[in-house]
Amino acid sequence: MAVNYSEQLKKVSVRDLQNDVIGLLEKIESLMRRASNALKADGTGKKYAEFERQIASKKHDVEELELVMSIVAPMKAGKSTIINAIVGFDLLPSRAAAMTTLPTEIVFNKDLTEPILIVPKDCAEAFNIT
Ligand SMILES: Nc1nc2c(ncn2[C@@H]2O[C@H](COP(=O)(O)OP(=O)(O)OP(=O)(O)O)[C@@H](O)[C@H]2O)c(=O)[nH]1
Ligand SMILES: [Mg+2]
Repeated sequence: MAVNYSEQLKKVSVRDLQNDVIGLLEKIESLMRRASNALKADGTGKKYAEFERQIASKKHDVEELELVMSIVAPMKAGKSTIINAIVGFDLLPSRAAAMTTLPTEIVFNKDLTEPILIVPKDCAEAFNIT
């Protein structure tokens, strides 16, 4: 029987996904802790203690919904279109001509009411010269 993924996706909430991911990260964290304690004597325990710390840090990111998503594709592949769809409004220009062209970092800031574009100084100088 065919699985209707789009119908399934409509039933998934961000909170449910967040809780699932936190639950999984907690299990991994606990496994890393056990490994680091069990392997303390032979020196490899340190490596697992470091993994445990990294997982705890990622768990914090998921708790705060501070997620990093990379969107990489050739020019005009629809990167901006998909980002706009995720964000829910036309944040990035999306047309048939070259648009975003430079690697762009988008950071969510709950204190802002409208987007701000920050262009690095050397990049702005290059644009001015051009
Ligand atoms: N048919 C079709 N067109 C799409 C789709 N996604 C994007 N487009 C169109 O493709 C064109 C380029 O989309 P953009 O989102 O600007 O692509 P981009 O990868 O951000 O482009 P650059 O930032 O210039 O590299 C636009 O005219 C979009 O409307 C899609 O899924 N189907
Ligand atoms: Mg773009």
